Amino acid sequence: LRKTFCSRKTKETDVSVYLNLDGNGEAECDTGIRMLDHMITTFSLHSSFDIKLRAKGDLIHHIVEDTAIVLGKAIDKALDKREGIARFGYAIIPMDDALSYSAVDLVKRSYVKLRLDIKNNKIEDLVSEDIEHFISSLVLNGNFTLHLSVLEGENDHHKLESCFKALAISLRDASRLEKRRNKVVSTKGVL
Ligand SMILES: [Mn+2]
Repeated sequence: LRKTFCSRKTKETDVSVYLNLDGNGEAECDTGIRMLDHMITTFSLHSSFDIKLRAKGDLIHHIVEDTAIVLGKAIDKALDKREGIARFGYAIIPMDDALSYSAVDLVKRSYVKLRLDIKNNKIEDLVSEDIEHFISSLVLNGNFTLHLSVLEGENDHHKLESCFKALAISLRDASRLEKRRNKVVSTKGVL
């Protein structure tokens, strides 16, 4: 597929996502939460995924969670059978004082290990506990394995932004099509 549209409407939220894995990093993102828009736009730019995302809802926590669910489902759907992809990707990305690493395996098993090391309760208008929830929901619905850690840093905004950049680069690399491969990269023959 590589390109997909996913939407989800509940009594709490209304979210729609257009995703193109082979894009140019163009983003149009409106969740009403500025720090989340900033992170998704950064993610789009550095992954080169085109993302058009719209979310509205009653409570901030619901919007953050449901945005992650729909974006995760869009990634899973766009990857389709996951044939011919590189499968693994990793990155260590600095942003001023902050340094983060991300390692991704696009095996169809969701596992997430996070060490974000956020000190404050909020980063701009995003509640810190919702950030971990966002990334966990993204991985669970995207159905992949992620290890994401902040290694260094003082400033929470920088820490989170370096995490999203590292996640973007590792997902870009893991999802890219490998010309030499036309089937699933697993000794089991299935992911
Ligand atoms: Mn920033």
